[in-house]
Amino acid sequence: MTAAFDLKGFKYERVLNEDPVAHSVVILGTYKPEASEDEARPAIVRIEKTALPSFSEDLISHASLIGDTDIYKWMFGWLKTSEDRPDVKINVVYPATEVHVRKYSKQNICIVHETPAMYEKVVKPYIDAFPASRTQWVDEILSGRAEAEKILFRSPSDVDGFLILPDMKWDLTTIPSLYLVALTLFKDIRSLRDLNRGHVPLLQTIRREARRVVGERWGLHPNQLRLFVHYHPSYYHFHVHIVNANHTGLAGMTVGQSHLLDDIISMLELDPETGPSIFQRLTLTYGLGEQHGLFELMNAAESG
Ligand code: M7G
Repeated sequence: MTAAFDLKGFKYERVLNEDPVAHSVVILGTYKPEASEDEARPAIVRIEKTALPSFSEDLISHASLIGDTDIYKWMFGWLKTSEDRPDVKINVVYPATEVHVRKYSKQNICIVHETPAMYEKVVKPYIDAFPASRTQWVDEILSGRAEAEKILFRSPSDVDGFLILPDMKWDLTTIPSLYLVALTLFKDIRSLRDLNRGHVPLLQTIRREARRVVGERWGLHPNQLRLFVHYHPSYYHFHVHIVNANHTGLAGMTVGQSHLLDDIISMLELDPETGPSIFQRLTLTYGLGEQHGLFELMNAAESG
């Protein structure tokens, strides 16, 4: 546990979501740092079982039989504890805002069709109204105040530059679940909708450097990587997800939300030299959770 968050100061309130497939649970509670005069504030703790390591003889400490028929047996097993084999990965958001609570809550999804007109009328003002504090973490990373020692690549240009670092979803160890993120150094591309043909060189460079970094460092071939962009993202500061191609079934990888970087580049390359880009002309269809800030607005716009 980091010095900044000691789980002993966390008070359980309720479960926001649980996923038996991902072996994860998300809990809402309050947290008050020890010896602090401050009020307890909302905190979200997400606990996820780490991936099993490759089998080794000392992996299982003991097992107990549950059932047994003919040539079939099933049993419980207990892993040996080991300092370099943590049991769970814990992500904390503290202090958590109402937007975080909604994002992490279990919710029904509805499909919406976002036309360019709906983007202009509903979505753009929604994005414009986002407080800068939502992407404070991006500024911290770009300025080198946070995660500086984790940066894997920083492109030399401040004009159309980007950096690549491990995503906080990754445990930094398990290659089958490798997850990095490329963050652009500038703020003017907020989402897929802002991309145009002029961004092709930037997107190609991100693709090339992501493949190179992962190849040199972890020995993965370019065809073992899935690079994609979310629409809608949680954070409207352009970034690309760089994930092991075999790491499937992630919550953020559903059809509609994830757009392959290769497809994005290919579509932009087909765009004419002038005029609105393909992403300004498309109707984008995606699933929206009923807790999402756009949910009511988009439903009203679709039925209006
Ligand atoms: P997104 O598509 O905006 O939202 O991606 P998502 O969280 O719904 O996928 C933002 C990406 O940035 C996610 O993959 C996050 O896990 C990652 N991320 C978010 N934060 C706050 C941090 C952070 O502080 N550090 C790092 N390294 N990654 C982060």
